[in-house]
Amino acid sequence: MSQTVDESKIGGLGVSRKRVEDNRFIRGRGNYTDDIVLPGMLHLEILRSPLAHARIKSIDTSRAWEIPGVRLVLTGEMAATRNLAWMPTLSYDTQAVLATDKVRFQGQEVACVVADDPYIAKDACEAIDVEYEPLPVVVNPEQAVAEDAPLIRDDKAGQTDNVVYRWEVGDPAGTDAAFEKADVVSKLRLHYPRSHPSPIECCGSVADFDRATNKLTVYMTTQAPHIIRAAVAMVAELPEHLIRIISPDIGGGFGNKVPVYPGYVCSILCSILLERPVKWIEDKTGNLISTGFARDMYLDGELALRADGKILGVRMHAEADHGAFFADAQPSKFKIGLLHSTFACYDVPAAHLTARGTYTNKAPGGVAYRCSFRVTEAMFFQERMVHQAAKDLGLDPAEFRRRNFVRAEDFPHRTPFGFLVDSGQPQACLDVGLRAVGYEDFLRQKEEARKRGRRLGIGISTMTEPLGAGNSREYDILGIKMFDSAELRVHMTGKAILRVGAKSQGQGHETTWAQIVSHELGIPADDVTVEEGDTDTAPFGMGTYASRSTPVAGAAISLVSRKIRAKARKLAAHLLEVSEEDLEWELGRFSVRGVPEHGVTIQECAMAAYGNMPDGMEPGLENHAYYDPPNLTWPFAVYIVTVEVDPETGVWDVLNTVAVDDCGVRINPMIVEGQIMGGLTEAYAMANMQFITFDAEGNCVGSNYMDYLLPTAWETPGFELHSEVVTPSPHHPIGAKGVGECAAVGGPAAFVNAVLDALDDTGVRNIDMPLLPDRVWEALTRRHDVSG
Ligand code: PCD
Repeated sequence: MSQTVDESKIGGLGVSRKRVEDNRFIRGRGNYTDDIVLPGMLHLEILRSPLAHARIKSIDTSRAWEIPGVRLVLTGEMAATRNLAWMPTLSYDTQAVLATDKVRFQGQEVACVVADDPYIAKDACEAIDVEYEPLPVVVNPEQAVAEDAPLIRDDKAGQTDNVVYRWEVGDPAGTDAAFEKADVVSKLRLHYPRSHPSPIECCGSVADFDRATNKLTVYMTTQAPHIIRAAVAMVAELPEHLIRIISPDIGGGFGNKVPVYPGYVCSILCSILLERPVKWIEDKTGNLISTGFARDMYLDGELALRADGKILGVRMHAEADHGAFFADAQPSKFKIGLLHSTFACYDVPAAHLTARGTYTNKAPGGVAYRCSFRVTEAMFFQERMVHQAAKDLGLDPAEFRRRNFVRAEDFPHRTPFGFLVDSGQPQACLDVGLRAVGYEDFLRQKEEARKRGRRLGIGISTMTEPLGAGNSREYDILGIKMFDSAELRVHMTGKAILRVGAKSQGQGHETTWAQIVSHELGIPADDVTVEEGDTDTAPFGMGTYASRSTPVAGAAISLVSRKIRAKARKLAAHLLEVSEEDLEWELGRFSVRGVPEHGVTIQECAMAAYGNMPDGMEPGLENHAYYDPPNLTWPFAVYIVTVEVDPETGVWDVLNTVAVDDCGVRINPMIVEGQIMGGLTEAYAMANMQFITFDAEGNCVGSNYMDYLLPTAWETPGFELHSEVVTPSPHHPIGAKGVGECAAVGGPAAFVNAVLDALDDTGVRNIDMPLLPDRVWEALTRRHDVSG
């Protein structure tokens, strides 16, 4: 007679438990940074530069000071007296907090005003008179490296050009040899345009410095509160134990809320100067023109191919436009992030990547928008190349992939760039996808339709992505190793509180983390409170981005639960008067081996930890775990899209989208599906409509929602999701892999490949995203590539 707890009834692993955080979100009871109201709180607004590149001749703040209700007008010069006119970035660069010498992009922070309310502060900003002397403007890497290019970062000693870095990885000689043996070389030049993560909630902070206790508390929209605490301690030279960073609810992060922004620093400095709480809430245009942009990369690629379809080698060069400051987060060893994770699911014998980053007069770029450090660019490049290579060889793109995939039995697989891919079943996933979309049938329809002047197309994208940085040998940000943590306290009555170093921005951690505890201990998920985002209470963690929370923090939750179980076992042995070795664990309960009815529940053990522990045992049932993963996790995904292109207008409609995601064990299948649908929606938006760019003067075109389009339910196509293939991560304690980013990473190439497939008799090899109707129409009627 077993009394095992039924995991599916207590909200354990694999249960589509309803999101507990939604109770407050859908009732309007969320607690976002702008909801924080403190006694005596003042409001901060930022004056931004209208010009992209100009010397500041003078700043006159006298008119602003005269406005009633203004408490402080802060310029870069004043911040400099506190050594805070500049701050370090997460990539070993510096960034202006408030400009002193020059402005280097449109929208850059020039001054700020603190006033009794935000409207007074905004009016006062307009009363600041700045005299600018315009300078020549650089808006792309080509201009940045031109002979006569103006030097953007003349503030940096030793910087004589606009190059941020040069970087390379792989085997140049082996790659050259592979190209010599090639029957066919397939080339493509692509631009992955700038895009903006554009979370619904903009950035903001409420800084509260208390002179009496010397304590600084900052409520803010950060995805990585502990990193901010360390940064504030170092930059503002404040004692770390007297700094408390609290990330309350966050209305979407998507990578936008990883960097440290000048607004945060200004609110902190102003609160210290005024000894009053100071709130800064960014407006939408401020968010769209000044905070971390993503992508903006030019990619030149070549594949060396054998006539039978085997890939022999890959060569690629990337030009990355970083804007005026190299301010996004990168693991410090990898200058262009994990761009070299490309071609990890294919058996490619030789590869070589060169990269150059440049400064331009644009807002800082390169942030990881739903992307583990440039893997989005890597997978887009890979899947566009693979599609085109198949076409160049006259092979079916699905068949071409089959011939080059790493076989399931050959994992772990070492890529030519040095990654070790832990596991995967590429072909099995592709087979599911092809069956679901009715591949052969669609190819016939496409041919039939073509005869009648209709243009159908099908695009495949298959990829594996490294998720869960890091392991501490290889991954650090600013020297801080990329591990994560969890702390679990089981109370006397068997209820528990779990605190984690990650920080949800909408992903549903409060729901899923409790499920891991449930799975490990048999405590119902509803009995576990999950708390994140307060550095005074949560254990140190690197934060939530790069889909690292499940791979790293999730593993820490498993491990801390197992530590608790180990102590509970000692308590059970004491209660049952047997030795530990004589106990068997079934979910939620220890019993005596061979006498299953003689047992104690985890809740009874918890009670004993406070009321009936054996002699000499430390009371209580709590512990923590720091987890340093041995490797990244490698989910595999297949996205297949079918489209119809209208040859008269260039408008294309999605007919069908099939997604097959193998992210290992799913903690909460419903949440995973939500993540995939969200990612596909963003992928569709990037491929179809999103356009934010800069004119020759460096004006940001598209800095509002009239121009930069967010897809709504109306224009977003439906998605068919598949979860048949499950390859548990061999090194993760519960076999889970990250998934949050996959669809946004792999999706765009599927849409673009589909549209190009519909044009595959025209000789057109590439149209750069977004595939706006005019671009598609131009490619179709003029029969040439269209670059963006
Ligand atoms: N999961 C499960 N299972 C598995 C996996 C996973 O269940 N296998 C779930 C979890 O738990 C969670 C989610 O799902 O809840 C996710 O997860 P992951 O993958 O781990 O991730 P995370 O870390 O948590 O997160 C992050 C991501 C990112 S990165 C991004 S962008 C985005 C995504 O996430 N964001 C966001 N998603 C999202 N959602 C929302 N709602 N919101 C947001 O904001 Mo970056 O790097 O930052 O760029």
